[in-house]
Amino acid sequence: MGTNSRIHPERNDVPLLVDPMKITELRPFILHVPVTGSGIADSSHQVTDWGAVGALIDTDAGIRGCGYTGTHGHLPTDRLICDCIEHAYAPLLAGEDPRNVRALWSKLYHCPSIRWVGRAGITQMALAAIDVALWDIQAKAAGMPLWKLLGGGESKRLEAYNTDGGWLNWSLEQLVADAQTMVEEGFRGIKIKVGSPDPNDDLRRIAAVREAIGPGVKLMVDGNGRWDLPTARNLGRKFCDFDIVWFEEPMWFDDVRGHRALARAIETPIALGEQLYSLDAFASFIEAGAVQYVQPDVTRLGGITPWLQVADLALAYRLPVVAHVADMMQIHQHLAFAHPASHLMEYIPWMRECFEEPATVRGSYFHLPQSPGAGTTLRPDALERFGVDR
Ligand code: 0YR
Ligand code: MG
Repeated sequence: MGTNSRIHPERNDVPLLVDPMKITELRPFILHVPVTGSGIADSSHQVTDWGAVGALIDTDAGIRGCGYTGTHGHLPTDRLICDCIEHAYAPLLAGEDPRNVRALWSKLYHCPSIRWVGRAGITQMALAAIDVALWDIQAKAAGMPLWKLLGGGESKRLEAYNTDGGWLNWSLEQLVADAQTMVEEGFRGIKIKVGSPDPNDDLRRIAAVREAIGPGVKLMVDGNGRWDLPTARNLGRKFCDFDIVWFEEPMWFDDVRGHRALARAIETPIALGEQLYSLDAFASFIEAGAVQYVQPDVTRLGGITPWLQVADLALAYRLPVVAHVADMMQIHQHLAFAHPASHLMEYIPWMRECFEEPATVRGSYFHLPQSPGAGTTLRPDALERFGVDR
């Protein structure tokens, strides 16, 4: 045991090999940050402000962690997430060592009275915020950016594709102009929304964008869960004409059988995952052959801890992992830089002004973050500028 003879305070048979660290305080917060233009729409959602509902966790070592989940800036439900963080989870963290992050994830997730009302939705999004803050502390305590703590390397290239120009409420002219601008800026991949009331409008929009960007740029389409199987099948069969890389969320988010049937009926690969809350849900889709591009999101899945499990599962099936970025790229860039199944990631820049080191794309590739932590450290004025009363 070397020179270290100190003993864990609660277990007299466990020696302390590392200096202890304790959580001393947890403070929830809500940020609402304006999105592009006067608001964006996909086939299922309209958003004017992106919400980040999270927690600042302080320790007796003077390290502060920050984590958050992503919302549509809907204050009543943001407040519920906040309450869950503050009143359900925070008491379970008091005095704990934040670096025991996987053990703490299990403690919080498996707390029977929370699990009874949870496993998805608000409790899972609140858990995500806490888990991310704990990983942030872990990486700051190690003095490393999270990607490095996770064992990533400096030479990895992480490509960006841009979603923030393909909204369903953009006119055809705006859509085409934005697609051209994004390509001029250096992006080699863009995604546009589909799910218009008349699917023929979607085909016209896809054709116009493909024409504008030329054959060399990746083009993805995202239905945000709008269609039924017959509609998705009819439309999906035509995507081959436009060299569509993937068809994202064509149908109801939880419909494994529908997506399996679609995957067998069309050539364009299926992407999904941004609405799934659990490792088990991903396992069901993957095992069924109902997904080809796996899109886990820390902010819905319950944090970094389960995200890594999903990414490992996808790797075992040799499926690419393309993180959905409701964290606005800050956390996911670290995970994508570190994980061997991940080479491409979504770009949505709405919250860049909130962070000390905002995720940055140069040409078509993400810049490797340098600061210790999970990329979540807020600028000193972020709460003042974007904070909302809880
Ligand atoms: C509204 N990305 C998405 C908008 C986006 C949504 O939530 O941000 O379209 O999350 O589907 O792939
Ligand atoms: Mg999507």
